[in-house]
Amino acid sequence: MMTQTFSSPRSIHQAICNLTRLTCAVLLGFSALVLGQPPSSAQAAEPAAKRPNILVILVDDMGFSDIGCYGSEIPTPNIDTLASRGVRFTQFYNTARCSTTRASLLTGLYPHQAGMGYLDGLRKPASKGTHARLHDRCVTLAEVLGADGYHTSMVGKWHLGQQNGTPPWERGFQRTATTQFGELYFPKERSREACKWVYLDGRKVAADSSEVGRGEWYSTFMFTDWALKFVDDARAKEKPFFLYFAHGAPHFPLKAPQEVISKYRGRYKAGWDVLREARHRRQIEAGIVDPKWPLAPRPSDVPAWDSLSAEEQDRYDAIMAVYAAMIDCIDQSVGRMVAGLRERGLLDNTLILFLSDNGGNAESGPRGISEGTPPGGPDSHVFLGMCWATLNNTPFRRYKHFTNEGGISTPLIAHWPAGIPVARNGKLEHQPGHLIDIMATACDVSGALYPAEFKGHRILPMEGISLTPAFSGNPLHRVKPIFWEHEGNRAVRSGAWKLVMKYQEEWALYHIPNDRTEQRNLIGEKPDLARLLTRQWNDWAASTYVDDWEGPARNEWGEEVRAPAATQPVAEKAK
Ligand SMILES: [Ca+2]
Repeated sequence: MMTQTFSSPRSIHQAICNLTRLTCAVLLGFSALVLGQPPSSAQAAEPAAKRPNILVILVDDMGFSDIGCYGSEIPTPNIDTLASRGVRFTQFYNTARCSTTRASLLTGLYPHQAGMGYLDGLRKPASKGTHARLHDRCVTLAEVLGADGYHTSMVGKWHLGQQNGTPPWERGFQRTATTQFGELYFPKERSREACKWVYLDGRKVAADSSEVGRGEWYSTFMFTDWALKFVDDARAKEKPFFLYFAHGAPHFPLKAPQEVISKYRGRYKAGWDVLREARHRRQIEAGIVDPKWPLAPRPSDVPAWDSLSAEEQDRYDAIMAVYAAMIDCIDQSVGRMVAGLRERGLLDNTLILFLSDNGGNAESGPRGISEGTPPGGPDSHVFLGMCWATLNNTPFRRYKHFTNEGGISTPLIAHWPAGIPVARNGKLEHQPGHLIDIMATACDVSGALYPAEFKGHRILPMEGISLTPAFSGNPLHRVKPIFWEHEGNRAVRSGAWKLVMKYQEEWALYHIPNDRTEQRNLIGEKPDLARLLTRQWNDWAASTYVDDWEGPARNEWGEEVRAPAATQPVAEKAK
């Protein structure tokens, strides 16, 4: 386990960064530093503008290939511009699910360590790591950066145990405009009770109140307004900011403004087979995907597009048009954030990270769901389904929930003109990374110290490493494998190798540089390596509060396989 001793590579790297910062400050004439004030005072004396702002943009249930700069046909010019002026990571990983990813991203720990071994609707008595709330043994990015003088704010979906005592405004966020668990798109949602409210600095306000937004707003844009307000709040206080923008989109139920949906209606009659091959081709041309990796075959549950009737094709086209519109709106939001930061003179020294919380979502099965009219309107109930989710995750196997590459792979774009060399603009970074690295990166670039204790509680050492060497094209200092556990689905990635298991199935071993689409299981050829990785996974699970999963199992598209009722845990409906 990584510790905050001087022997860890990350600590050495942070120490070097702190030293560099100190040297720069001295050269700029901060005589107080020369007189030997401790580093914390020195950092406080440094002009706030010297420390970068940090904007994390997290989208929900978006697949690896759904934005233009990762191969999509959906136009995302604003996100693509971030990529062309920043660095794209091609092997960045999340945890395959909503709450677990949010816990890991915000704490620098694995989900069970942070208390969020499952969604925030499942609390297991006597559990090690499934507490349905953020545990006292972790700190959030907002707590760490706030203690270092940052303005901290959040907009969008929380999903980290608000109902169990850990809302964002009690975990370090100074300003908040949030929902308990997303699924809010229009002012008058008619679905679940919790989707009818927005929390403004912790105050519960009806979503259709004029305090939240005017008129028939769409939440992607409404939260963009709030995000820019919080940027202005940080400016007024003359502080650098940490802003966590957690989009609810494109999570089900799929909804978007009709005028945006209409742009895409009819475009998807090309079908998933043709579009998937086109995405794959663009990914190879861009260098994101190695031509050695075969495109994962279309699953047997997904029909060939050409086998469908015209009526069926029209229905599927309407579903995908809503999803594409949601991505389009996210891109518009990114454009507004970038323009807003540029107008305020803040763009150059803001580290923007853009990523998704899990792979494309196949829940609801091959047919998806399309109920209510118009599809994507406030009264509709639309799920993308397995066929289009297979397109989302091009070229990989499987979906949200699972630890195959389709479930855990996300784009990660890092944009920071003041911190990423111009020579790296538009470049791809192939070194693996994981959500656990974002805390270490934030500490590295800000100089904030990750605490050993917080509010009287001992804090687990962070698990990740800083990604800043990769921003400049240098090797990452990772000394441990990367691990996963979700619903009994397991994986470990160690260098070139990945050992992976679907719950209740057998381990499989893949050589990722040759076969990232996980088509050739080498476990029979490498039994010793498989044993080593299995032992490492077991040791990791035992030391990071991983609970044994007791079911239910999920079918190929991620829906629960119903067992006899007595053996089922009381889990919240899948989100
Ligand atoms: Ca999600």
